[in-house]
Amino acid sequence: MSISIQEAARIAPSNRQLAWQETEFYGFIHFTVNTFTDREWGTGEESPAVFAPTALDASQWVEACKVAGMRGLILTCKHHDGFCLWPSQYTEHSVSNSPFREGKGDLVREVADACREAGLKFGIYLSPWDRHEPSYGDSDAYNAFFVHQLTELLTGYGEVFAVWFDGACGEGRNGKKQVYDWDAYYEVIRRHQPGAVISVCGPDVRWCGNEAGRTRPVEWSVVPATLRDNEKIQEESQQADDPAFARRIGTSEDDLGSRAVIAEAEELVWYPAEVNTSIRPGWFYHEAEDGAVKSVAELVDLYERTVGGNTTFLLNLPPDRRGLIHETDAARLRGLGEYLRRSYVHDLARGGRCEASASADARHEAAAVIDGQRDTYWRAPAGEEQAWIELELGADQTFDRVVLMEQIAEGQRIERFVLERQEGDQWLPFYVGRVVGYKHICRFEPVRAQRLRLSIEASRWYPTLRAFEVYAANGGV
Ligand code: FUL
Repeated sequence: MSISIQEAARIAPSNRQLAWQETEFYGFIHFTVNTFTDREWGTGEESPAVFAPTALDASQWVEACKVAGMRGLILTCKHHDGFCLWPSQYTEHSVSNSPFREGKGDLVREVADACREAGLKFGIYLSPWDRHEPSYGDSDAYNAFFVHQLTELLTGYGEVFAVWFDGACGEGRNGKKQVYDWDAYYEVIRRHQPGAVISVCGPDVRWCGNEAGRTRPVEWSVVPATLRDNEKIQEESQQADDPAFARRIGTSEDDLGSRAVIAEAEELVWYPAEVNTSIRPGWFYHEAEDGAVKSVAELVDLYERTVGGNTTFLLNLPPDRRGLIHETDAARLRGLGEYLRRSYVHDLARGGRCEASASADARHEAAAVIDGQRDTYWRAPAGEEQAWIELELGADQTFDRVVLMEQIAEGQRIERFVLERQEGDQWLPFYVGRVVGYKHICRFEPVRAQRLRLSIEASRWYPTLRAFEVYAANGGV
């Protein structure tokens, strides 16, 4: 039996997925022995003695994230080389045997504390693939070891908003075969951190399908349940020839949620996408890449396509050998933050008037989309798949961005829409879009108008809208 459109429209996020989605933009920190050996994937044989940052300051990392407009940070507590940034009781391969803070340091604690102090959420990356740990490949023993390490991280550092499980494994055909006990890992996370999402090799957040910052023009959060198949993700990652730039496929298809896909699916789930990419070509710091840091314009474009394309944006910032975010990277992040503060603060729709083709009831009138409140929203009557909302700005205004948000707590519904402006008694289209989801940032050449209209031409069952915001980004960067 195929799934009906009404059923697809009803699929909604969990509370932890909702809270994660609101985080929108957060940092990724890749830092380990690789930073000092100039590699992307460590061998596991590095001596902890190489881990010797000279001026490490976690609050500088957090500050760089904050000025960029980020709301959280995920730290690689252990990458594929197995070196632990905290003094794990279950291995010698950690900061405890390094020169860092004379072996008394705990970098996970320093970062978690700096995040908390600055009001940023804190998340952990713990690589399942471990090239150092001798029990890796002896499945039960390694699973027990992994659960112990996970427990240390989940219980020792306060609230965690995300646990990021990488599917990468470069063992190849003749390498060690480790069968991960994902259920045991998930159980311990749910028990200790029920608010945390489990990302990539996990049920809550979907890898977008590439590491280059590519986005889909149409990104659905309601997708076939088969996309959560970890074994497939691992199998695909085994095929990577170049470990430094491993690419996984499978989740990379363009269409993951259209009506055609739904018609074929046996089960649908709320499994929203996260885009992860690095500010530099590599995930770890390499001096040779100092000249290849993404420009402010590139970062702005990425931000608007990701956060404004119904995904979240996880941007990697690799600290250098001093243990600092390099000056160039910090300057680019500041530039991005300045752009965002300049462009998305003065909403021209606030104080305007709004009218809809129809509303479900008195609690869901059109005015809710311009009141700046996140918990109020407009809802069309059930069964009305087409609808419009008109916005009267009060005076002629020039703008080049419109931000639309659905009330995703009710599901993702909008399939096609047009933005039009009124000129005389005519409505002239200036932007055509497909899905909205959590947030859609419409970008277009400056338009001058006093009245504009959002025409929803197709939706699932009935559309909702939480925000209709109008901005002048002033030609961008
Ligand atoms: C990949 C890893 O192999 C990279 O080193 C990096 O951690 C990236 C985020 O995920 O699968």
